Amino acid sequence: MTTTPAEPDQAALEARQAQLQASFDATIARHDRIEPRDWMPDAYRKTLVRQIAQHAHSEIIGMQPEGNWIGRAPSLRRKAILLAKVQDEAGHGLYLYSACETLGVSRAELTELLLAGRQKYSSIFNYPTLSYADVGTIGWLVDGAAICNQVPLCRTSYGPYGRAMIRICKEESFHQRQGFELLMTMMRGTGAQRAMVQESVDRFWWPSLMMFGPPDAESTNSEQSMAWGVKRNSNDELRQKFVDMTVPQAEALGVTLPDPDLRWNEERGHHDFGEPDWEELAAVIRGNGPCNAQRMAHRRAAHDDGAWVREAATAFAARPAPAPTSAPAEATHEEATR
Ligand code: BYC
Repeated sequence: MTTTPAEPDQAALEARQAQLQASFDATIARHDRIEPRDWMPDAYRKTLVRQIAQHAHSEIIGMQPEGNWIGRAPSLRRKAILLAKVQDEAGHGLYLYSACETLGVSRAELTELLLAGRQKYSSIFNYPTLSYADVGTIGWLVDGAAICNQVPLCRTSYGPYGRAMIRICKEESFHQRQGFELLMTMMRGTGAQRAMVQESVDRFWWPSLMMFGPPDAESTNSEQSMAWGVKRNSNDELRQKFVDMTVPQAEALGVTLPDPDLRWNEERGHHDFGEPDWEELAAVIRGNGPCNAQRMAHRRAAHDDGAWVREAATAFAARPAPAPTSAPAEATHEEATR
């Protein structure tokens, strides 16, 4: 029997592919990191781009609700704190876009996908900030939920994502404390300030629980993401951890969490809590939350306004190399101080 020349090549390719897959599987099984230079299955790369991009977009869109209060901060100290926090969120977005770029997709492409509505960002940023107490509540609850979700992501299987998360988590931890401190200050203030805090917590509690995503039974990506070590915990596990962590903090603050079913379950060693409104989460993710249109319009306008900066930076990068000059080399420190 004669063999066609293509057959041995095909067999060699398949053997090589199986070898690469086995090496990838072994790295994941050892809980080691996959690095940009390593071979990875296309679906793994696609999942990472989806999650990291969504995370990056969340940080950037997440600047809007709090940024809304920078010009109306009640004191210079509060304004300085809020400015620093919102700038940190921009930084988080940039670390994450950089992590995503190691997967072969540019920040410009990711931005286009967000603006075209083809990539998502966290549901939580589609709720309005109606009072200054919301700045504290976002720090306490939203950054608190982000910490629960993101600390395990420091051990995610993809190296650049995990390393970005380490720095982000340190900063989120400071954000959570500043939110708690702001709310504690207001709770020690007047009756009107205490009422403002309670009203804010009433609005943000359920949307904060929704940040962890749909229940495990309806989470389409969790099983595969956990098998690859991209996610280390399920949505429901992290939601439970957040509730258990937050209940004593609410007691210390003196606020009531708006859930009549919230109670300690001795047998489980966890708090029982009510069911979030999953229809509401689905509607917000589909684009029908209270502020989706406003957030996207603002992001689009900021992108358009920044066009001249991108053009100038591109022109600067493409400029011809400067001609060598005949000027003498710069004096050394010793020569200059002789
Ligand atoms: N909002 O299969 P599932 C911050 C989507 S910002 C919108 O469970 P997965 C901060 C999900 O994408 C930090 N969409 O998905 C910034 C999926 O749709 P696709 C934000 C959501 O990926 C400024 C579908 O629903 N944190 O801290 O396994 C100021 C089914 O879900 C949401 C991150 O981005 C949602 N809440 O798990 C203050 C963390 N939930 O993509 C603070 C990183 C679900 O298939 N991301 N969806 O079309 C993650 O950990 C995971 O992606 C999630 C979802 C837990 C969010």
